[in-house]
Amino acid sequence: MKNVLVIGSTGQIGSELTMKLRSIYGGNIVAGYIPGAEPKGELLESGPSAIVDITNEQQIAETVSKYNVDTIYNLAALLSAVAEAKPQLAWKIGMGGLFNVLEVAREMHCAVFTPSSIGVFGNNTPKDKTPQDTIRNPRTMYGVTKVSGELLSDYYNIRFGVDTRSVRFPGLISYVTPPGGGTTDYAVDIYYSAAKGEKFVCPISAGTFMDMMYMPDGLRAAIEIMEADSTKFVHRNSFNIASMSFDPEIIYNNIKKYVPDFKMEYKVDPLRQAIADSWPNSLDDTCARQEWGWKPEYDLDAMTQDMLAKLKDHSK
Ligand code: AKB
Repeated sequence: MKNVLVIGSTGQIGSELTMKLRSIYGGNIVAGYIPGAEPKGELLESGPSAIVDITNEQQIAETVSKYNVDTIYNLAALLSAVAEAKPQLAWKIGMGGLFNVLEVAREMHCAVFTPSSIGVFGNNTPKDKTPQDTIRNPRTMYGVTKVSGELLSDYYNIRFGVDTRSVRFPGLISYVTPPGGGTTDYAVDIYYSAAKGEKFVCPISAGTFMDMMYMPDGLRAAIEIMEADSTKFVHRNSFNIASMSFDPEIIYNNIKKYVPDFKMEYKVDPLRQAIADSWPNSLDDTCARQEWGWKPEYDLDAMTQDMLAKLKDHSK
């Protein structure tokens, strides 16, 4: 039995991860949220919820104490493009928030999962099959907070013995809760346009490859790494994980197999394009496979079939 606090439970990852954790561990999974982003429906009804603003250390500590929490999933963050528009807020949430979580975890003996991202890499990083241990020199605030977060999480593990673990998520694709303000969002939006029979206007140019992952694989990664036997870890914060890499033409042509009339045109967003150009084309996830048995289940075609079927069901 685990008692888990999910901070950011109504966001893109949190809304699905909280439900999945409840289905595995039972009802002791607390959905942490901020006012204005309250849990609704099944997320509200299937377990406890609490206001937990990551910038408020006392609120985190009180919730951990009240529910006897042993594991914190720290999912509060601004995604890459929004973080460029609001760098001060991105730092406050990404780093100030992480510091609060780690301090509570140190004092109250919790394990902590904090997602990192392909955004930790920058223009000088090897682009193809980017290794686990390589140059991390992002020039975005999102990337800066993610690299600093990896370092701080490792510091808390080495210095204080806090059980911190993390994966570098690629762009996550899901039909449940839309992402907001990421660079990889186009690969979600394209399915919504296809399902609605609308033309898709793509903000990322043809030939721009990025790693992507279907949400069920992403959720499994977040749970499996926290379940893994840490005596086998050489790394902790954070592991490269991968399942597929494509550019807009490849995903468009894959969707066209199932939606033959689907149309796409390009209107490149310079901010998102610059961020995408600084990120790897594909990651090498050998260390995650070797150290805790990571293995993706979905490739592009399997994801496309499932996304289109689920979006069709949802529109009924
Ligand atoms: C983003 O695009 O900002 C995120 C990410 C890859 O971390 N989806």
